[in-house]
Amino acid sequence: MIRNLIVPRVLGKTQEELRPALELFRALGAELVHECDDTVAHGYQFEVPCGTLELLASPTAPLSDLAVEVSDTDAVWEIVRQHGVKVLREIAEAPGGSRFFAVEVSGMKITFLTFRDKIAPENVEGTLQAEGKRFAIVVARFNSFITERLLDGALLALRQSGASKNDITIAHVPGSFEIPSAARQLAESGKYDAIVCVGCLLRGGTLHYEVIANEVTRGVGQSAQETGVPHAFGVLTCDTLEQAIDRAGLKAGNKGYEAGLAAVEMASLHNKVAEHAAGKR
Ligand code: DLZ
Repeated sequence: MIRNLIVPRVLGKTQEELRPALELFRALGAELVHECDDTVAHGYQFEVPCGTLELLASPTAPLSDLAVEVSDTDAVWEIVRQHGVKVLREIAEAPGGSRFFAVEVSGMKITFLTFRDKIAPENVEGTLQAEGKRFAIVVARFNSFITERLLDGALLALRQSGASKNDITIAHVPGSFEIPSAARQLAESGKYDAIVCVGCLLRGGTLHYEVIANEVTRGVGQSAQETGVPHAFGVLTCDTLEQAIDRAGLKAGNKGYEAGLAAVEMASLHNKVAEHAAGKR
């Protein structure tokens, strides 16, 4: 519930007296996140990696010894009332944009407050909603006993997330080595919101296993980065067939299903980041 501890310090009676300190902190790279101006003080809050320094200009001494920024002043107000703590200022909106109240406990004057307009980091997150989005799955035939189960998993994830059958294309390639080129062609067509790559490389059966595994991983990653279309990686790289069976639906879940969900989330995130970036312009 507590977001931040703020210890206000009055450095002068006027803003003019505050200016040298403001300029110094700005020059040091502290970010001005909030400016408040109420009847008794004018405050500037600078955010630093661990803590907030508030510089105040005020003709009077600060009301409190400690300011505690909380996520919900009203909820804290209820807790304080239940504890029978002495109230110095009833809960109210301050002209400077905060909702606050002040109490005295053990001789310490504390102000609890929430800022309405404080700068907060912005979060952009994808959802698992696939309605209206188009997907391509590239699946290797080699080790089809495994890859068919991975394909089923990927299809299930897409369908459960709301993708229509008509919006899913499945491209079959001979082996995992061929996945990147097919994925790239599909991505470059501009018809798909995300590509799911499905294959199974077994160390036991492939002498040049490391080489192929590295190449497939690099190729899929490169296709994603250069086309800008999200690619999910559902290519198993296992030492034994038993491990592969586990990862294709038994003990260790189904990696095709996981890749399907990753594709849905990344397709959604891709759109959201684009909208977010457009809004920033
Ligand atoms: C040739 C080969 C071998 C030995 N092992 C695998 C494997 O474990 N998993 C897989 O997906 N593909 C394998 N391949 C086929 C290659 O990926 C590729 O299809 C062929 O080398 C033809 O280019």
